[in-house]
Amino acid sequence: MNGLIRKRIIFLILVISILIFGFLLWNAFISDRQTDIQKLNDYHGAVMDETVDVPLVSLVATDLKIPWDLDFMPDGSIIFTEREGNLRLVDNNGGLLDEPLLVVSDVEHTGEGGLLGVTLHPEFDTNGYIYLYYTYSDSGSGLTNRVVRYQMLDLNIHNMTIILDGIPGANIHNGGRIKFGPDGHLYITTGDAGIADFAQDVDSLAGKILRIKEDGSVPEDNPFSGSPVFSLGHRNPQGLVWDSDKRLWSTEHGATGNDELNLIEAGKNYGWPLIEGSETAPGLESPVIHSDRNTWAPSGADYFEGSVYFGGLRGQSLYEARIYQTPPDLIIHFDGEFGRLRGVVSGPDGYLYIFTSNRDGRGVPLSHDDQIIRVNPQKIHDPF
Ligand SMILES: [Ca+2]
Repeated sequence: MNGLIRKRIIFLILVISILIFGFLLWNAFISDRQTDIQKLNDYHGAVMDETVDVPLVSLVATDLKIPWDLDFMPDGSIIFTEREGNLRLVDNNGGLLDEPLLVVSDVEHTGEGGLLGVTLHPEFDTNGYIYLYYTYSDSGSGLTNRVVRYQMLDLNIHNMTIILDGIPGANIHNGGRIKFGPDGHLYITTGDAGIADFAQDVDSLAGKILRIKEDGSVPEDNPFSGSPVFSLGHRNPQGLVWDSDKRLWSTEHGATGNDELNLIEAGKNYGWPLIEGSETAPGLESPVIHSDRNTWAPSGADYFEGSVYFGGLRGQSLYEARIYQTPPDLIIHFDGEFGRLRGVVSGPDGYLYIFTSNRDGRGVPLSHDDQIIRVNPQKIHDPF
């Protein structure tokens, strides 16, 4: 009898051990790219704690749907767009709010279009102005893009004002990045809306970088009198950034490869569709660097310590162009690690914030995509 019980106990211990061992083994092998990142449960928004050893990457928000652009509120909260029409907030102490701050009801989320750029007015603190760029369906001209301004009071958003309307839209090439420049004016990237000749037509708002005043009127010193056009000959620019010398850079999607990083100057023509990549022609500007036969599919860009960083969609990388070198070096970070990257924003806390676009129909979303990820730039060049 004792012998039988002992055998049963040994058998039971054996079974339990096998189960535990199996579970541990299963856990070790089942790991996706999420598990390498320490979840940032206590995101306190734009406050760098020097006493903590901050990992290379930390999750800020997960389970998002196609975040397209983000900006920082004065208190360190992150305000961001989701392409289908949501304006959402990562609160500086409570994390991601479940409900959007605003659902832009007439957003037409079609192809590459939808709710795209967001930026706060430089004096948001006093006026509460938030600018958005989005695609909608105009009863006369079909898919169209426009820039609107809302006013935010506490977490309530109201008082919609149209700032610039009638930017040609399409299933593809809607541009969509908006940022205030060091001169206090609003810069806007627009795509060619699939019609390449628009980019060379100075009377069309398509295929351009535009520059307007905060209220939508045209600055007196714009290169084409009375026109918001600042530069022309663009195919589908989606990144805007000023370096420490206040020079304007823009990323742009090429047709087949030939993705570009351009140094933008007033009134200049960046060549699409007349020249691409390394081609040159009188009166046309060639890019500072281009991807040649590779594809970056570059989108949102920002500047940090001598480099222009930009997210790559098809390239699935964070690219770093060291613009003060001649020619600029291009360094590739996180190659394939997070999937498609829509952009990067240099936060007021000294970190870089990147965001994925794996649910846009062209990626392979994993659980918890899409994400906003905080990158510690002090560790980005470490060998690991
Ligand atoms: Ca070009």
